[in-house]
Amino acid sequence: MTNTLRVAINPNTKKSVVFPLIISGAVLLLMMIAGVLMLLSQGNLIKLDTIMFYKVMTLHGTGMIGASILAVSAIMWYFLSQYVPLKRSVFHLYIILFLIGVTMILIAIFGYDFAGSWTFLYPLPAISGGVWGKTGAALYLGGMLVIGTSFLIFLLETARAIIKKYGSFSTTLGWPQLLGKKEGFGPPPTVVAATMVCIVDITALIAGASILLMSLINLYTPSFTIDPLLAKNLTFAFGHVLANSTIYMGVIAVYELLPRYTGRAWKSNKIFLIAWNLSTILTLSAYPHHLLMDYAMPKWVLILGQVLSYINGIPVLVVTAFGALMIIYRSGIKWDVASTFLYLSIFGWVIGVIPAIVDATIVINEVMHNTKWVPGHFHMYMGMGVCAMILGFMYYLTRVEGGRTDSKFDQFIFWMYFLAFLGLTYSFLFSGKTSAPRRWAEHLPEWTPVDIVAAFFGFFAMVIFLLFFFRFINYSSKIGKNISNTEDIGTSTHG
Ligand code: HEM
Ligand SMILES: [Cu+2]
Repeated sequence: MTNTLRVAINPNTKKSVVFPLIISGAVLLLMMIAGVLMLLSQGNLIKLDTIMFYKVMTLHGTGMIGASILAVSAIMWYFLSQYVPLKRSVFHLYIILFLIGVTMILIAIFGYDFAGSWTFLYPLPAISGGVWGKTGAALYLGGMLVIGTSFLIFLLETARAIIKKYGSFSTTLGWPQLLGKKEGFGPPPTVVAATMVCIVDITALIAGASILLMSLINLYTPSFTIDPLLAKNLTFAFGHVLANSTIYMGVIAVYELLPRYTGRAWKSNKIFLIAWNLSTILTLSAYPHHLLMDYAMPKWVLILGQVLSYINGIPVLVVTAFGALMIIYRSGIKWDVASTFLYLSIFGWVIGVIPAIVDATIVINEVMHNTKWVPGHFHMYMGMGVCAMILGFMYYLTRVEGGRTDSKFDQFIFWMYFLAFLGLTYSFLFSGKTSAPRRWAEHLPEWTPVDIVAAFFGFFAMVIFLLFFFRFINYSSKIGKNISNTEDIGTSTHG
């Protein structure tokens, strides 16, 4: 049975994703603890002093987004290796540089008190009101730059390999099929998704690198200033796109694994290709929803931002949700914990998009944007969408490559994970509804009961994640070692 579930790639490639998955699992766990600490402090059950609260918030935001990117990029690497020859040495370089960046950020936060949030919005890094100095800000911005560069190297290798094999991105986005020049299906869904991710993330990283560099110069030469509105645009062209793209990497696990479980292929038909082409443009152009409160922005940009945000995630979401239903319908699939996680990640994605669309509406945004409604939506999308895909993939790896068998305990973990995240995210949305602002270290007495409920669910999520992580660690050392299966002798890897 597990033979049909296996992916035919070089065992060393299989092994190479284990370390980054362990790192991201450990970071997710630690950041969950940080999240619970913030909630306990907002709920007045413990007291983090204000500076500590913002340090923890900066750590949590940066760590969660960073850990998610690391894990989903490993997913993309793993499955893309079937279709194009990728250099393993580049993957290792990416991980090493990534970890150097992480170390710089940790030193910035804990050694030099940097607490300017993961969005490092100009000119905050330079004017901290005496909380942190230049060194702290420079280490943080520099650390982000190193992480960004590492991810850029990863993407450039991906892009190189795709273009070398298929000729161009227009081919891998299925333009020949869409323009009627070629019959049949487009390239494998994984290749289409990886192309989209390369396009949007390389663009985002260029925007990010330019604002990071300008902020660094401004730090040491205050006479060099940046138009704050331009700075904010660049920052969100970076932050929004990068965070958003995690789901487009994670979903590759769904495209690759549900067909293996059902014995049916997931093909890139025309509708699939149109959806991914649309999402490429929309993901890049929806970020102005972060600037709806900036009255200095040209009105037409904001209106465009609203409209494009509505449709931003929808094309790919619809083809994925519909595709998943089709592939499962009457397939006689034998569910295991991994496939259930992957299947329900689509549900997490769907329900996370709804409050996002509400928030991207200008009239609602004016009231809601700085409330906990916003963390409510992205914790749904990240926790039950992206992270569920990551957990699904990790469960898959330990089952099919690591010899784990599903136990009642794993099923328990699955249900409790979703329950905990539903509780946590609904508490956030409820806080938003009662006008509790986001990013406030101190909460008014009327907001604290919901903070305590959220802290309970957050703690619960953390314990469940810890149990899951133990299961992964226990079986992880076997991944890539079992080469008895001839399918395993991959043809698609160098280096
Ligand atoms: C046990 C699970 C978690 C808990 C308890 C938790 C808790 C929190 C809290 C309390 C905040 C600050 C809310 C405020 O503005 O007042 C926050 C912000 C944030 N969280 Fe989480 N979180 C969890 C999981 C996650 C996950 C899985 C991700 C992403 C993969 C994530 C990403 C973020 C980000 C990006 C922020 C924004 C930080 C900022 O405003 O600068 N969190 N979280
Ligand atoms: Cu956004």
